[in-house]
Amino acid sequence: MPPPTVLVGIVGKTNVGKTTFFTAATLIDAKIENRPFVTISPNVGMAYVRKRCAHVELGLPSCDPKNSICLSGYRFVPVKLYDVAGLIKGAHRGRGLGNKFMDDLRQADVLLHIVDMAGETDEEGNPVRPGYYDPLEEIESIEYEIDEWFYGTVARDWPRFSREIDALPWDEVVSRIAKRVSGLSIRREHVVRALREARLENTRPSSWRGEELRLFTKKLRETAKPLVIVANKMDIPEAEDNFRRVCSALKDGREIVPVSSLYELALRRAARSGLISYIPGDGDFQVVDEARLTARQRTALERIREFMKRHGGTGVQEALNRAVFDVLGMVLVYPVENASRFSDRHGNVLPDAYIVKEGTTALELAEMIHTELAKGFIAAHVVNRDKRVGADYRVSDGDVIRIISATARG
Ligand SMILES: Nc1nc2c(ncn2[C@@H]2O[C@H](COP(=O)(O)OP(=O)(O)O)[C@@H](O)[C@H]2O)c(=O)[nH]1
Ligand SMILES: [Mg+2]
Repeated sequence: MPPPTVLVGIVGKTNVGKTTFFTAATLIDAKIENRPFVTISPNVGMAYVRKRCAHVELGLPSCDPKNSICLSGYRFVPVKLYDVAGLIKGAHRGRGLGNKFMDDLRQADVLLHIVDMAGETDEEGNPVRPGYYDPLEEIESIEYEIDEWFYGTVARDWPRFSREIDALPWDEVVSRIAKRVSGLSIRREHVVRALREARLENTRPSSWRGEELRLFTKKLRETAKPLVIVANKMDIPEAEDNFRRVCSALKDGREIVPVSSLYELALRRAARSGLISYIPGDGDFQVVDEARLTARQRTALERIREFMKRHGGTGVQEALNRAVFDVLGMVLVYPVENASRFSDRHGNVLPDAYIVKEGTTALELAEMIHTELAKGFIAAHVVNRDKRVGADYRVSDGDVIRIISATARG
């Protein structure tokens, strides 16, 4: 089975730009395998992470992507994006769309927390003048809601549960906790890490004090639902000061990306209507035909270009890339069947790019390509480095890999 699609959840208050971000990120003028893309439902769609395509690294003129897209030498690989219901204070107690929100959140691998960096929405999401509301408070309060919900779900009925597992061997304790939280897309490895970070390894769960249980669930949330802060509306002048202030207040290495979703949406729409050429994630764009622009469009595009010069782009692509590659620690690998042509059996060059966890082994990759391939696993050929490796080889980013198998088809 191919690797599961990464699920990215967009969270935040009302009116901060969640839907604008979602619409921009899912608007792409290309097709995968003849499927036009595609909003799965009003709030679920396909967005893409972007990396330099392996065909460029290999010095090939082009490639034939199947599960992804190649634009101007950049490979765009789909991830699922959720526009989660707006979150308000008290959501973890079921206020507003709280329950719907928490339900969407359950499935996500990583969260983009959209924050109105201009501070033009108050804590309930009502519009106010720019600079009025403190985005730092917004960051804290939304995280608090998510953490509280997590705590409420994980810690429910803890005294009884912990007594049940207390006498089991530690390994079994971990498994039972993992099983208990599996409905939140939390895996065993998350539990192991959270227990280590909370310094609760090899302790008896029923002896945990209240604050230890809280620390564990907090670490678990950070591990299983990590957040990237999207500092949105950076095109509004008031946002600059706020951004600097927030960055220096968040000294604990948290990911924060300056973004203008509004500008990204404008660029993607202009590209779709043929006014400009723009590759999502680029630091600039080209006007196709100056004569076709109205004066207003020209001014707007100039303003966008200024912004992109200052920030290196609009930030939308950067936020997605950071969430998937940096925060989740994923890499791109390209399985091939024919090593001399870098292709599948039909001659398609670099047809698939898989998003996999860094450290995935060659054998695990074989399983993702085809179970049969894994059964007869002999070795793997890292084609781009012309290296033969064994089953426990850990893939690294950009690997082009052929599995050599006794049960290889064809
Ligand atoms: N200036 C500016 N406005 C934005 C940006 N993103 C969203 N908006 C505006 O903020 C308002 C709320 O946006 P929306 O996407 O509906 O927010 P949601 O409620 O979080 O989904 C709309 O008027 C958007 O045009 C941005 O990056 N810059
Ligand atoms: Mg919305």
